[in-house]
Amino acid sequence: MTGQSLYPRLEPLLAQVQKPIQYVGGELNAQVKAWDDVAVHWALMYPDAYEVGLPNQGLMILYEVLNERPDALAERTYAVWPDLAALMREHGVGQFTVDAHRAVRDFDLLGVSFATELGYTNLLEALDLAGVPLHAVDRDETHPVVVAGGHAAFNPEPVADFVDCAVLGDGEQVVGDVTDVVAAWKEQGRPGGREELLTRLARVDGVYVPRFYAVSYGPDGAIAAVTRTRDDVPARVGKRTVMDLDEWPYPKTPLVPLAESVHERMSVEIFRGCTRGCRFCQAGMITRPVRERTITGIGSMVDQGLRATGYEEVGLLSLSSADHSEIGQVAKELADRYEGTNTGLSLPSTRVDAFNVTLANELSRNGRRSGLTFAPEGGSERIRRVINKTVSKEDLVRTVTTAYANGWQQVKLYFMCGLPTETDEDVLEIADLAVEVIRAGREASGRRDIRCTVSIGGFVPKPHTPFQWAAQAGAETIDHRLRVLRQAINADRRIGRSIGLRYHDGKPGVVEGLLSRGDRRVGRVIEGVWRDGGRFDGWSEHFSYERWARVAAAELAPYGVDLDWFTTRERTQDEVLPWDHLDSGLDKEWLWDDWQDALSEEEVADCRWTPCYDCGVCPTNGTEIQIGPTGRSLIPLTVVGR
Ligand code: B12
Ligand code: SF4
Repeated sequence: MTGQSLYPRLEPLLAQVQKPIQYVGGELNAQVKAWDDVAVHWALMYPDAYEVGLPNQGLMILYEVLNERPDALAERTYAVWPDLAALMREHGVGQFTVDAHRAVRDFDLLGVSFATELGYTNLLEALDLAGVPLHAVDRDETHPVVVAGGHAAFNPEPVADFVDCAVLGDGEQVVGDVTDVVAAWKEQGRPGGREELLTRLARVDGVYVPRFYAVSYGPDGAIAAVTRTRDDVPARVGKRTVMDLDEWPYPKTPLVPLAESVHERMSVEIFRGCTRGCRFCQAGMITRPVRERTITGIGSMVDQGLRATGYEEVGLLSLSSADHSEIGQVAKELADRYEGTNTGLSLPSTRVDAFNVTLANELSRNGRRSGLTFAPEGGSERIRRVINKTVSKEDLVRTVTTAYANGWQQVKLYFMCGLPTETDEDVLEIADLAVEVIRAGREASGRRDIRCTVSIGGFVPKPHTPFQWAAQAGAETIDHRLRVLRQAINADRRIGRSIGLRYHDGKPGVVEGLLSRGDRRVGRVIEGVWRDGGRFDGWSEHFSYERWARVAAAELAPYGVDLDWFTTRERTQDEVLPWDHLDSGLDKEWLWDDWQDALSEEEVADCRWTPCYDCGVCPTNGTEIQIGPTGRSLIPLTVVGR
């Protein structure tokens, strides 16, 4: 019988593993529905550990949207750590959901959220543990349909052999469409088997079924063409866009983790999309256009979410939260509403040019002035022009100094290293900037205990961005620049003591680069790495560069390409990119022109406030920028616990 709980067999194993609580489920707001009451069963996977996966906003939304449907149920599954995986294999216990501990193998669909490419080996491990064939072509109609979603699904080619479908864009509506297709096919007695089901799915807007597209390669190793193998599937697959966020106020009842997790606060997404045009930012490019939630929509989500969870902190999330057209009013009215309670508000990292002290003061009215995060991303003004994140050094220092003068003691600055055209000098300017920030900050605040943390990571070029053609900097370059930066920061101990430096070495970025801009040939590398024991590649204690490099060399050699070919090679304008048949709405010509503008250090404005510059998204998708002001305001609530 399908849908049975594996818990009686799993429970004895939990006593023998680390952090067993992450596998038991039953969190506040978790849902368990009767298996036989519904037509369609979804297992939703975040392919990383529970502590990273549980707070993921995207999956939490889909879980709730699906469970609200009377004809469907959704349960969650996460990557299990190697200690439990070994015991599961030994005792024949399959990959399970944490909600009702049902076997993933029993579900109609396995939806996997790829926010990062580093989860690919964890998908293979989960499929293997579940007893589902790794290769989509080896599955029959008794196996779940494996559906990839999330930002990395905009280039699913490296995992094309392992997934049945990939969904592009916002998931709220498309999961309903997929459910309808599966329900109808089952109701009709599964006509035509798995092939027919996949054909029907391929006709759903935003759903890409890789097996219906053939890839050929030229003598230089580059793709010659990607062609559909049947004419009843689209030649190019477009993305889905939810236009009215107020109609989709999810999650309404956010999950509250049982075990420690990376993010222990409630989150309300205040808008989706970003048109600032930072050239490195895939999230900004593929989620266009900007769609704001209204102030009243935000207010009711905050209220309902707090009641449903008992959290005392609300993060107002988006890709660039201070850019919401009514952010000042949102912050003030929420702070008024929760004045005198323990409820605190926060924004994720703030653009330097969008920061203002009034806003920051409102946000911290009920809470501590713990820390502020800014993301200038590039060390020099020149490189900031290249990446289109223009802010002058003076403005940066002034903004951070204002924060210190207003009582903040800790400021975090995020940077990237290895950006196109970057030299050692660009990176060394980060040290100058940090020193200047501390010097000016001490003067303005009259205190010596202020601190600034510089967090720096290697840049990885991503599909559907103007930098998709760029040569990625090699690990040695990144490591060298990080070394000179560290030396420069430590040069003056009196100031260097107040500056913290956080960085990772360049090697994981190379693997991320391979997986981000890879094509179907990279699937063999992923499989080889997994077979060699590769798991949890986002975790430094599990990640092995040596393994990836070795397997990549062996698996790619027959094709005449290698790791460098995929990473440090600059692409030409006429090269067919592996994701060209997947349409994020961005016009390839526009992306190329923007890449050329980057090389000549020319900036582009934000179409939220300036006229459309024809990136292509709105006309392609029939969408438009959706911003306030709405002219509405929040009605005060009677707050419990005042
Ligand atoms: C913006 C962002 C943030 C913002 C806001 C987060 C937010 N809005 O949820 C802030 C700054 C707060 C943040 C914080 C953190 N983040 Co963050 N964040 C992101 C980023 C860039 C976008 C996430 C986003 O927009 N979410 C909004 C939701 C609604 O969209 P979504 O998840 O894409 O899901 C939608 C669709 O994609 C689709 N979809 C998604 N999955 C699926 C699956 C199927 C089957 C289907 C059909 C559709 C579908 O449907 C969803 C609804 O429309 C991602 C990178 C990325 N590429 O996704 C990293 C990312 C998720 N963050 C990451 C990390 C590490 C963190 C932090 C832990 C950092 C820290 N140390 O504090 C915290 C944890 C916060 C948390 N809630 O988990 C990592 C996760 C790494 C991992 N191992 O998985 C990522 C992948 C970045 C990276 N490459 O390192 N983050
Ligand atoms: S099409 Fe125009 S308005 Fe729409 S996101 Fe692109 S530049 Fe902005």
